[in-house]
Amino acid sequence: MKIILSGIKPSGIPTLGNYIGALKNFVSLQEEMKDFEFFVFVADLHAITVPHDVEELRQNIRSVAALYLASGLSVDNLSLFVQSEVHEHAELGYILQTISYMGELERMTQYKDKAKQQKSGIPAALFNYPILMAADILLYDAQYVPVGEDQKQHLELTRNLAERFNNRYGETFVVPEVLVTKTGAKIMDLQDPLKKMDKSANNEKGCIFLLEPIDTIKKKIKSSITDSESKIKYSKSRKPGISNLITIYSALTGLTYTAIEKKYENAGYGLFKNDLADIVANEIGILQEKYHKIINSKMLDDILDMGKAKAQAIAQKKIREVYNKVGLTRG
Ligand code: ATP
Ligand code: LTN
Repeated sequence: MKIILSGIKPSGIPTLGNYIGALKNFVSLQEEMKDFEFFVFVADLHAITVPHDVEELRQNIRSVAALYLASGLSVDNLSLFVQSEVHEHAELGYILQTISYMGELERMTQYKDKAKQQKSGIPAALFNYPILMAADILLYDAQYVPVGEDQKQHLELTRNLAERFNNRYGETFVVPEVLVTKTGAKIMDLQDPLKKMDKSANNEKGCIFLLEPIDTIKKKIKSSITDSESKIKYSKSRKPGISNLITIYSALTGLTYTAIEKKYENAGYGLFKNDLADIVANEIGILQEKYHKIINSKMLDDILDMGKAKAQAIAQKKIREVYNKVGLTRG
C-alpha cells in the first residue's frame, strides 16, 4: 500500500495558513494521487508540548477532525484518526529518541522559536517534538508527507532518523519525501507579513481563523498591512504585505501572480483588497457551512473510529518489527 500522511496540531482553531498550506493541498493531492491511501491525523500529542487549556484541547481535537472533512477530503481512500488513540506513536517516539542527537534537535528552528515563548521552563517534550513527528511518519512507511515550508527541517530530520535506524538495525523504515505546496507554501501574518500566520501566536488581528465570523474575516483582509506604493506587484522582499495577499489570492483562485498583477494593473489596493476579501469570505463561508453539518454528527465519530482501526493495524505490526529489531523481545 502506498501512503501519503500528514497531521495538524489541535493547538487552536486552524487558520487560513493551515487551510492553504495544508488542508486545501491535501484535497488536491487526494484528487491527483488516486492510487495512494491518505492517512491524516489530529496531532494532539504534539499540542500538549506547550501550555494548554484542557477543555479547549478536547474541543479543538474534534474541530480539526471536522475541518479535514469540511475542506473536501473524500473518505474513499482516507484514514482520519486522532494520534493519541494510536499508542504506537508514543512508543516509536521513545525508541527513536535513543538514536537522536541533542545537537540535531538544538538546530530545529521551530523549537528555538517556541522555546523563546515559554515563560516558565521549557518542556522536554518540546525539545523532543521532531522525534515524535518522525515516529508519526515512519510508523506507516509513508512515502510522501505534504506539509508547509516551515516543516521541511523536521522532514529532513525524519529522513536522517530513518536512514540511521535502517543502517544500525537493518532495513525497517521507508525514507519519506516531503511534498510542499506549489503556491502559498507559507502564508504570512496580515499585520506583520514577515511572520508566519500562526494559530497559537496570539496575534488575533493578523490571523484569519477558519471558524470566525465571515464579517470579521473580511475586515481583517481589508485592514491588512501594505506598503504605501499602491501598486499590485509581487515582490516578497520589497513588498511583503501585498505579496502575501497576492499569494492568498493565487492559492484560492488558481490565477498566477502575473495574471493577478495584470488584472489589477490600473487598480489601487482598495479594490484589490475588497475583491480578495470576497474571495476568502466565499471559500471560508462554504467551508463553515459544511463544518457545522459535520461537527456534531455521529458520522464524524464513525469515520474517526474506522481511521483508528486502520491506523492501529499498520502501527501495531510496525512496532512489533521495531521491538524485534532492537532486541526488545524475551530471549
Ligand atoms: P502552531 O501555531 O500551534 O505552531 P501550526 O499551525 O504552525 O501550529 P500545525 O497546525 O501542526 O502547525 O500545521 C499544520 C500544517 O499547516 C503544517 O503542514 C504546516 O506546515 C501548515 N501551516 C501552518 N501555518 C502555515 C502558514 N502560515 N502557511 C502555510 N502553511 C502553514
Ligand atoms: N509538526 C507539524 C505537525 C505534525 C505533522 C506530523 C505533520 C505532527 N506530526 C507528521 C506531518 C506529518 C507542525 O507543527 N505543523
